[in-house]
Amino acid sequence: MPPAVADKVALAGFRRILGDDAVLVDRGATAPYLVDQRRLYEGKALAVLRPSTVEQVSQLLAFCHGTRIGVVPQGGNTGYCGGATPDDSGLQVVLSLGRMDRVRSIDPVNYSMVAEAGCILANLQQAALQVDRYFPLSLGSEGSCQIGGNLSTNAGGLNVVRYGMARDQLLGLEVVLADGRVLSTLGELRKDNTGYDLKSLFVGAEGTLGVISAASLKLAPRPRAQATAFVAVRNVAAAVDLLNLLRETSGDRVSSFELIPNIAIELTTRHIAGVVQPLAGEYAWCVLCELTSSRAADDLDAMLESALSDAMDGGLLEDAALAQNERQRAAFWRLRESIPAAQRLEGPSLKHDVALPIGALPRFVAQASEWIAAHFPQAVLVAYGHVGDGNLHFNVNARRGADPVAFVASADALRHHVHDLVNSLGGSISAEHGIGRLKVDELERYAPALELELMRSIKSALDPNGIMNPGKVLKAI
Ligand code: FAD
Ligand code: 2HG
Ligand code: ZN
Repeated sequence: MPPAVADKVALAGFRRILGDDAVLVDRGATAPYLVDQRRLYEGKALAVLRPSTVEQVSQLLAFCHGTRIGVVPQGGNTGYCGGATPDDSGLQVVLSLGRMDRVRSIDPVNYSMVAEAGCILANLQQAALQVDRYFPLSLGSEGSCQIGGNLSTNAGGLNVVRYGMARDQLLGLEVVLADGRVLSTLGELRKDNTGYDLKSLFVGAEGTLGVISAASLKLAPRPRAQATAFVAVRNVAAAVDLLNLLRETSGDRVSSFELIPNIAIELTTRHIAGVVQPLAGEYAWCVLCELTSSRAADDLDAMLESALSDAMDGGLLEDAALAQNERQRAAFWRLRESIPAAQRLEGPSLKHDVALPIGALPRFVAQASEWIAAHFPQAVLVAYGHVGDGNLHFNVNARRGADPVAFVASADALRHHVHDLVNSLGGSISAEHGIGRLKVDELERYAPALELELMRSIKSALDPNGIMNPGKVLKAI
């Protein structure tokens, strides 16, 4: 069939399954789905498909499997690696899950809920609070990212030190396979060892193995006491020592522990309205830490104050501010969560989402910073992140006045050096943002050959026609 006729046949097939309104083809309507939030990639698509039931997803995938049309699943489109953007062939379809946004059930006794893939993360947090429970996954993008996207990227965020990543919140999954069959492991059991753990394969698969249509998720007791502090630490090693001290002395109540450099305070206070300097002085490194407990009577302020006073006596800290009320706590968090936006407003940046064993962080930061200062004078290091779980966003911005083209041209050399060092220290080149399109070559460079071989075997077993998010994570087959 000539391409134009094939396109017409495909569109007629999609309209038969979804009705006209849920098949977007107009440029104006499709545009937001065709570019990633960092604007690294812009693609084209045959159509943007907006199903509202699992049966529709199943029929769409069966159709695409038969016609070999590439399918790019898309949630909130907040991903960092271009995983939800189609290529520029115009032959792929974007499958947007946003209309599948029902909480199917919620069970406070079993501490669980079943939610469709298109549920916005913040709405799930609210749904849990309404039955006096807590859904702990929390990211700066929680107002627009979706649980299907969170599971498909195995998102991390601000509470991992206590509650783990998206994978750790999962009890079961409903997945539409590439050929349209529906695999349902939507049980709500904590214990189930009946053969291979199939659901795990789809977590972090970035839409390359199937479409997540619903998930059954764990809930936790609702935090009823909390204490939050913004502290200046002597250096990165002191931050790691403080983390250990807090974990030990608080009965493991640390829920967030974020490293924030002075440059991030400078950028957020300059670019983002309402962000204020939390401490009187300027310090190279700060930490935002939070303790939480489900026991309202726990005096966490006293616990945190006493630990910080010990840390001060031990020479780990230079200054500290304990949030006195919810307004101050929100101000500390506003600063932290504004760092990505402030970085963007400052100009071009290169991002390295790396994880290391926590004890190796001081060495990594020292060696990588020294190398960047010596070899990339046009770069300003903006390294921050979830040190409580070993994940650093080791980002660099172009220095003001630097030639942006030359800066971006240095990306490969810089990235390879940073990733080589991470690799040599037993770390990961993709901690929480995934591989997407951005890091396909990096995965090939660092993953052991046997791991790549097994990944390719799994891909071809589950998606023999190679229609699921082609060219993401692994090179297209
Ligand atoms: P999308 O961007 O739409 O898609 C991401 C990938 O998942 C794509 O490969 C897509 O094809 C696939 N996908 C989406 N839905 C499905 C589905 N239902 N089935 C199969 N595949 C699917 N990430 C963190 O981990 N931690 C953070 O702290 C964090 N903070 C952020 C802060 C900001 C301001 C922003 C903009 C982003 C942040 N992110 C963070 C990145 C991003 O929000 C996460 O990766 C998030 O999990 C992506 O969800 P999404 O619904 O937007 O997915
Ligand atoms: C965060 O922790 C996000 O704020 C974004 O993961 C990190 O922009 C980044 O590099
Ligand atoms: Zn992060």
